[in-house]
Amino acid sequence: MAHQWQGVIREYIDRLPFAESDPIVTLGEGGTPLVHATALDARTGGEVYVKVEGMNPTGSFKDRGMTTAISHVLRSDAKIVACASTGNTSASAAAYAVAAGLKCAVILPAGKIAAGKLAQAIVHGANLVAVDGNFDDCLRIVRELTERFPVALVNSVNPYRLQGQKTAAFEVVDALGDAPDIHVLPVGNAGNISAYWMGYSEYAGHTTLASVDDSALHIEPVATKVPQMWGVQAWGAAPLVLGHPVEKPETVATAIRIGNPASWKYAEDARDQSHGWIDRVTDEQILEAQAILAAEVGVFIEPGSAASIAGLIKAAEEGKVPAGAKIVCTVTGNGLKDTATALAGRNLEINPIEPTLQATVEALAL
Ligand code: AN7
Repeated sequence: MAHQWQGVIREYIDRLPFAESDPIVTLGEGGTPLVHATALDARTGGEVYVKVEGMNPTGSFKDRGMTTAISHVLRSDAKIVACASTGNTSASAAAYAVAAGLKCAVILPAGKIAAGKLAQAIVHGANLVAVDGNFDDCLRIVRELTERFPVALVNSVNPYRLQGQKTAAFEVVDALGDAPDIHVLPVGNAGNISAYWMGYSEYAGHTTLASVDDSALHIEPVATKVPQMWGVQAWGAAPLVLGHPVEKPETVATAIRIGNPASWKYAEDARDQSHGWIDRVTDEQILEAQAILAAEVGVFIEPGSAASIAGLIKAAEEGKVPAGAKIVCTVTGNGLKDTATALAGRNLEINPIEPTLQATVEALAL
């Protein structure tokens, strides 16, 4: 019988701070496709794979960290979870809170959440608060809130989030047989790049700054090496590139519209320890990369995710991609979450025709 994927905690329980007897809240996250993007081979000279995280239950990589964070909350007395979000964390927290029987409060920057993500938080019954400010303001508020009230914080400053998210690196190694040469990621709050670096490092037999303990190392290493970590930020929201927080972050990629990332130190460590880099790309490059992945590979991703593809293409143009290098790009969220941005500037005037074959053939210019 075909293996039924058990969700990331059960699949990787020997490398996570969970025991078999612990309560586990899962929606079947993880086990996402690693797609060989031959069109990107041609464009970059590498061997390029995309890790399609939009295939997770709520359509983004956040579910990997939410299964661990929410399962951990069930070991405490908290009945309410809370998060700040640019959209995907709130969608995921809202869904996993439902699965766990918990209440969920989400603090969002007003007017800056893609419609699909907002719909998710609403249909899953989260208590929404819109703040006249940006994500960084929301995170500050939710940190203060969870310090003073019996509410569990499920942003990635909760170490259980990164524990779950590191499983994506395990899956990449399991699929390829070893670590790739280079791993490219979009960077917003900088949790995911820190989590991947932890995952790759632990699979190769060592811990990182973000590791909670060395329990994952009591097992034989699976990988013989670790990749270079390449991080990509949006031009107007690139604190890690500039080396200082950005007061008013701005980008079409609202998912990564973040000026003061919480995992700043972990991300710098991932960059430096792996001999990688963090660069930035313009909104135009992001939207072009989104269109390329949709039209040439067949994967529809959201703008925030396209930053990784844009960064890879930019690096190739600058001659930074070694010929034949094995490269994995994480594409973090599903394109269906934000169709308005994907369709902006496209011709949507499709005039109805007579309901006949002949009219159809003419319209198709066959
Ligand atoms: C699609 O949902 O921060 O660098 O509040 O939704 O780990 O923050 C989302 C971030 C990349 C950046 N791609 O990851 C939130 C939030 C997508 C995202 C990122 C996000 P991190």
